[in-house]
Amino acid sequence: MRPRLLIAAAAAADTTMVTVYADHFLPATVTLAHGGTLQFFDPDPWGNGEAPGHTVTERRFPGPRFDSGVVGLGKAAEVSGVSGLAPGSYAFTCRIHPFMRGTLIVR
Ligand SMILES: [Cu+2]
Repeated sequence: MRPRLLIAAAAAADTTMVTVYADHFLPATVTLAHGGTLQFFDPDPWGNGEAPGHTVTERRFPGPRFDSGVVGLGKAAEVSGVSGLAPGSYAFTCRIHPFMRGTLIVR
């Protein structure tokens, strides 16, 4: 593939990133185009020095439709299950720190 085509492909793949700082999601509200993907990056040196890291997990009974799995300090992961979500608003949390709250908006 020529470089120009690679750039076009990267732009078409709609990826949004959410991070965490001091046990808060940053940004707390994440907006994503329908069919896009969400990356979770954990650069949080303030996470109480905890090795377990953080997760991005939908707050939903009986189970989340999307979940990043545990992402340790300095690591990143794609939040699986996001690209299939219908447009709407979805609350998420961290499985390790249930007080952490965020909202994912799919347009
Ligand atoms: Cu956490």
